[in-house]
Amino acid sequence: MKVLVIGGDGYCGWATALYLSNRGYEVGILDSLVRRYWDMQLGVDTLTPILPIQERIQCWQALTGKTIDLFVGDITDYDFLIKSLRAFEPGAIVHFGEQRSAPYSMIDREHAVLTQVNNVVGTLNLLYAMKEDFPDCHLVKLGTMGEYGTPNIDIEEGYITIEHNGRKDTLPYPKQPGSFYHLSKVHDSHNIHFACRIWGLRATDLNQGVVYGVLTEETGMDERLINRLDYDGVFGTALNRFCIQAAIGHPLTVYGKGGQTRGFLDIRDTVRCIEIAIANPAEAGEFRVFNQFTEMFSVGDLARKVQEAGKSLGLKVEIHHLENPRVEKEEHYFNAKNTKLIDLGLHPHYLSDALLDSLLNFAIKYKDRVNQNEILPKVTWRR
Ligand code: NAD
Ligand code: USQ
Repeated sequence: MKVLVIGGDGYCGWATALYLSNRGYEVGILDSLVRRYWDMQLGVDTLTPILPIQERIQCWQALTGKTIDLFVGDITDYDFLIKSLRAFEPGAIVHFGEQRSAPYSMIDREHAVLTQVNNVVGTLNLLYAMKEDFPDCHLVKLGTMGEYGTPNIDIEEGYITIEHNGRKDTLPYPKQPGSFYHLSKVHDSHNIHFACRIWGLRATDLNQGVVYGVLTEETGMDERLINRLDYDGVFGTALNRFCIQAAIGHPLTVYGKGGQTRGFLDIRDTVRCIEIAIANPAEAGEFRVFNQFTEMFSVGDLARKVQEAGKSLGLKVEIHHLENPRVEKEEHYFNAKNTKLIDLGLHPHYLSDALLDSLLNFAIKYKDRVNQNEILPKVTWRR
């Protein structure tokens, strides 16, 4: 089957494109490379040195004999998008191609607008292109667990059955996201759901938790295939940041009390979940939602786990509680369901297996590339 990976030059997208290619899917990558540009504008860089996308793909082809088609352009440009889809003719589209940092979206008005225009217009263009020319194509869209926020009841997978004044219905689960970025995902979900209802498109929304780790079978085959690993205060995510902080002897930056609890998963499970979704497509007209994470941790728990793992490598790791730059609950109930992907065959990797091999050892190997000035958070929600 032909699978187009939108955002295939990014962290989740690159690992997924190679994983699918290795398993016999015909893969195309579509990416505007804008993420590399945003890094340059912010003056930040991935911990791991990544090659230009063309060289990454050439290396993959030379090593495996498998080709990957490349389309460089922006999905908010409808002409470019429709031409690329017609040239590639995908059976499934995996859509990672969005601005994905909550702090980036909270810098100021311009960054909030950029995030929502980029994400909502890109996805809307894709829905129209599918309706026009590829109505049977399966859209696998990356959403986020952050769409739900932190309600004081269990989080279901996309829908909740409610009884009200003696009547009963199954409705989209209420959303209370915590940033203009997370809100853009809610807006996408509504648009995709609507397009499935009115045009009969088929879509799976993967509400993914925070991804950690850098190693997958394919990206580990050769140094030139290495994946990006962000550690800065804008694009770096909690656990990846903590491991890199531990490697350079910087105290771990727990925001506030540290009771903020989220769903997490290994990048090796991200790529497998995408394959599972593609292999078990949604029905025509169906908007299916899977919660894509394997374990739940508070950020305080994570910091303590990194401290312990650091000890075994001789690292002395301190934990600091910084004033929280975000507006979020620091102690709360969090219990989210995640059985649908497991029922379809996901065998999770657990954090205890990944901390050293897929994180701390990489962090130590590349620690000389760390820019210490980019570790502390600079963006605040309150301004
Ligand atoms: P990333 O920034 O590493 O990659 C995103 C890629 O999309 C980049 O290469 C970028 O150039 C491209 N892109 C962005 N806007 C585009 C546009 N308009 N047209 C074409 N290409 C565009 O991000 P990531 O960490 O790989 O995240 C991928 C997706 O997964 C995002 O939608 C994100 O919201 C979601 N997600 C990520 C995580 C995580 O922990 N990284 C967790 C949950 C969900
Ligand atoms: N946090 C710290 N210290 C840090 C960094 C973060 O305590 O140094 C805390 C944050 O305050 C927050 C939690 O850790 O409570 C998660 O923050 P994060 O930056 O790791 O993740 P988040 O902003 O939620 O965004 C990331 C991805 C995003 C994805 C989301 C999944 O960047 O694309 O949608 O994870 S989820 O968190 O489930 O919504």
